Parts: sequence; structure tokens; C-alpha cells
Amino acid sequence: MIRPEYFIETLRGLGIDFYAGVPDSLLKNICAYISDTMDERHNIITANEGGAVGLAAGYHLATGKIPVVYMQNSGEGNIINPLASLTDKDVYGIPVLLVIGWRGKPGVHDEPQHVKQGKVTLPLLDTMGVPYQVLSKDEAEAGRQLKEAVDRMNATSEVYALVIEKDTFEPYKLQNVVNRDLPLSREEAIQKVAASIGEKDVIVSTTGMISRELFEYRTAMGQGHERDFLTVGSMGHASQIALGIAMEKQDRRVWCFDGDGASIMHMGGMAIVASKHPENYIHVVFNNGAHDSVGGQPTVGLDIDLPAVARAVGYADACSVKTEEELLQALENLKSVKGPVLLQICVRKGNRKDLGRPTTTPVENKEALMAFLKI
Ligand SMILES: Cc1ncc(C[n+]2csc(CCOP(=O)(O)OP(=O)(O)O)c2C)c(N)n1
Repeated sequence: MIRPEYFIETLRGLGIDFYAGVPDSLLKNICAYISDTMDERHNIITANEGGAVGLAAGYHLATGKIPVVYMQNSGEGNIINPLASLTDKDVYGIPVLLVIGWRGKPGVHDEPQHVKQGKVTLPLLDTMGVPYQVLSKDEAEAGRQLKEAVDRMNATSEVYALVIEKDTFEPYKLQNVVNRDLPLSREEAIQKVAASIGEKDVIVSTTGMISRELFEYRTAMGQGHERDFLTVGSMGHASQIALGIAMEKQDRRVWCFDGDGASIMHMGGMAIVASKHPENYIHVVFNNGAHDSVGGQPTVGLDIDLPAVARAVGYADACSVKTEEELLQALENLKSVKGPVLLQICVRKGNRKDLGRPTTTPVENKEALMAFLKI
């Protein structure tokens, strides 16, 4: 395995010390090391991976140096446009070192949302004309690969990718943890909101632990899962899936259970929600100021005023709560409010260690929801 310190210091020796990206569970150790050791100007957790490539390009324009963009392979979709129309040698020719966590690698068991992306990870790089290597788990060999990658980028001004398999980096635990001392856990907040929704209402929940905690809540209550669409992949798009349902099913309320990382990833979607004035739309953001599901790296979620954003783009109402009492009061108020409304619940980071995963397949989930929506 590679020590995070070795990886970062080897890159530093090659003249690279700027990082931007979205964290990933396979890159948890290296992302944590970067978060702890780089200052705010040299490690920027971006809204989405495409934004990281844009930011990296700007850094290169200003310094002439090679930036790193780190991401899960799910983020490949978000970088295709800037790869094809910004960094490619047929356009501006801007070198960026991509560090891509390879979830769903063929032959390695993973969750359903990673299977397809795992299969197309390398073919997508081939199609985009991005040279790559799968990073060796041996330090000396990895060091040689890093040098080869940087030499090539210096010579050609091309993007280059390092694809990272599971267990490539030695463990490293994030030290720089901001403890906000919030009373509610995300799971408690999810349980309270789920318990308050109407019989015919549906929930579209976002990627990561929010969907897992909702699934476990239904199981614990002896309920079925047909009222929930668990957006296991497609991070950042739950609010639009919910809008698609809300506009067609105006006789029931549609709740989007969003994360701060996910809502920021494609924040523009909120403006589109507002522009359609769906009275039956309730956007709940469980805001822990972190990408909790992949290691707890910070987002700007708790530093910005998300309810003010919602109001500014045209939501009918928006509020923020952090105690159980405030939450119960807000849920009561919501019963008589016309949407679209945003309820931000500030929650503390962390999850139960024995949290399970959905036991139904995505297709079973979809079919059960579609049948429920017909009733
Ligand atoms: C496009 C894309 N990039 C990255 C990921 C990896 N990923 C899965 S969940 C998650 C964090 C979600 O954070 P947030 O929405 O704040 O919810 P939390 O985990 O904090 O509850 C990330 C980065 C992904 N699934 N898709």
C-alpha cells in the first residue's frame, strides 16, 4: 500500500501542490491527508467534478503549473464536457492530473450503482483520449508512474489519469474535524420527517447514507419501501427527479431528502424547481456541512445560507431548524404551507456503525414506486 504522505510528497517533488475535487470513499485516506495538510488555497473541494476541472484549468492559466483533480469514477460524467471542450489538446491543451477512485471495478463486488460506471471507467478515458495508468500499490513503482505521468504532461500539455483501486492507500484518519455541536443526528432527523409525511406522499432521497437511513427506518417500522425512490447513484439529481414526479402527480406531496453536498453539486436545479411553482414540493436538506458518506470532508453547506438561496431563486418559503422541538414545529407548519418550500435541518456528522444497505434492487425499488404512484 502507498502512504498518503509518500504520494503527496512525491508529487510535490515533481512540482505539483494544488488539488481540487470531490471526495470519494476509495480515496478517503488520501483526501483526508490532503485536507489536513494543504491550506485553503491548495485544496478546494468543489461543487462537482466538472467544476474542479474548470478551477484546475484556471490555476494552470495563472501559474503554468500542473493541478490535480481527485474524484470518484462516478464523477467522470461531470468532467466529460470540460475534458472535451476545455482541456483537450484540440482546444486549449491544459494539463491536469486526474486521480480517479475505481468503484465497481469488474470482478470486485460493489453496490449496484457502481457496476456500470466501474465497467466503463477505462473505456471512457480511452474514448476521451486521456492516457492513464492504474496506480501500483507498490510505492517504488507508483513513484515511477507519477514521474512518467508528470513528464508526459509537461511534454504534451495533456490531461493524464491515475486510476485508483480499492486499498491502494494506507489508512489515514481526518484530523481536522470541525465539531459543530449540533443536537440532532441525520438519522434522527430523517426518522422525524419520514414519520410526519402523509400516506400518499413519496420521498426521493439522495445518494449515500440518507437513502440507507431512510431504508432502515422503513424496515424498522415494518413498512414497505414503495413510497421512496432511493437515488443510490446520480448524486445531485434527486431534486430534479422529485420535480419530475411532483409536476405529474399534483394530488400528492413529493419530498426530496437531499444532502448539502448533493444540493450544492447541482444547485442550479433549485432555480428550476422554483420556476415551476410545484405547490406539492418539499425540499428537505439534511445539512451536516460534510460529504459524510465518503469520509466526512467538509462542504460549504453550513457556511452558506441555503434557505436564503431557496428564497432568492423563488421558493415560496424556506426555513432552518436544528433542535428536535424546532423540527417538530416546522413539520407541523409544513402541513398548511404551499410549496415549493425548503426545510434545512442542521445535523451533526456521523452515522451508526451497523448501518445497512438497501436489500432491494434498484429495479425492484423503481417498480414498487411506480405501482404506488398509480394508486
Ligand atoms: C458525481 C458523484 N461524485 C461523487 C460521488 C461520491 N459520493 C457519494 S455520497 C457523497 C457525499 C454526499 O454528501 P451529502 O450530500 O452532503 O450527504 P451526506 O453524505 O453528508 O449525508 C459523495 C461525494 C458520487 N456518488 N457521485
